[in-house]
Amino acid sequence: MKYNGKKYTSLWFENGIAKIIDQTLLPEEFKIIDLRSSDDIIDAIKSMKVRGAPLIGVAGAYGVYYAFKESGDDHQRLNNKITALKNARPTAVNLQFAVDLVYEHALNSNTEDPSEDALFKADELYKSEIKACKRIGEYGYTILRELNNNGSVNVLTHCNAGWLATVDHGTASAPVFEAVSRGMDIHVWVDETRPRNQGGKLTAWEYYHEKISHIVVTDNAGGLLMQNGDVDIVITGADRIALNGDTANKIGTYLKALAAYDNNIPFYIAAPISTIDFGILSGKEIPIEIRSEDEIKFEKGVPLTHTPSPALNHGFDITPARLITGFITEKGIFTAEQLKGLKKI
Ligand code: RUB
Repeated sequence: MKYNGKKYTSLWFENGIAKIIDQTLLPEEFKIIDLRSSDDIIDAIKSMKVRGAPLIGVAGAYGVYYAFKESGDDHQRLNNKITALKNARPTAVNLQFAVDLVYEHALNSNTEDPSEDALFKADELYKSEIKACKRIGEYGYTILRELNNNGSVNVLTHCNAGWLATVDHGTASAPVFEAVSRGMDIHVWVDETRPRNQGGKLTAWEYYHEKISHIVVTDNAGGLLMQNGDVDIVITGADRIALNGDTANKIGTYLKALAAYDNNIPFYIAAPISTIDFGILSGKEIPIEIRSEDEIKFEKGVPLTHTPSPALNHGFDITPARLITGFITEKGIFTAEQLKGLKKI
């Protein structure tokens, strides 16, 4: 997508180096940084310089390339690096999926330099995630088109599931970008998304630069907006989807789904198949990341709470499948019951 008229992806690999837009500096500063080792990748994922489920998967994939390069014939060293990459963040299954995919591909290759096979597979994943998000946009557009009774559609979204969170196009934002590019009148309510404000900072930044009509609202405003008839559809991304359709996404998503259910508003999850965890049956098995309490207490060192009081910072919550109207994927739109029939890629 575009920033100041120039096309970017949120991560790319150039001249042997992974490059990212540092998401901790946006929207104040647009800075591209180099990640030159598996440790750099792990640090960027942990500190959320790269974030969003599909993007941390692709970052992890390039981390496997570095891990092979750094380990030579030392298998123990390689194993330790692979484990550290997979554990950099616990909730989004895309990271484990991508690291395993690239690692197994490189291990099973019989070429002299497995790091080159890892790089090949990481590049392949990079391209396939872009294509998947484009398809999610096209499928999601058909839903928005159906809702388009009075000329415009009001979407509510939570967190950042735009092109910054993927490699390009986004997941929850892809249908919005697609519909607007086809001339539809779309307005988006952007949840601020405390404590790191990925909505207010990142989604708003993306929509501003793509000229999408949007308004940032507090995390608690969604229920009122829905009661007032100002929301036609809720679309969010996902960090992990269990086989029964229970879905982990940014903390606060569950409350939006409850409010949507109470107000008869369709609630969709947009995600690539790589976000489905085919190994777990329900949301009870999804690990929820607990992040530092300082993210709640401080913003750039400025206190936001009575700081001697403890804070508890759950990164994600689980929305039960019964509250989810459907899943917009690159393979089509599915109900929770249909997910079991899909195949792992
Ligand atoms: C990101 C987040 C996004 C999901 C889904 O959390 O919850 O909503 O990753 O979006 P964080 P997408 O900012 O903590 O990584 O599927 O586009 O990643």
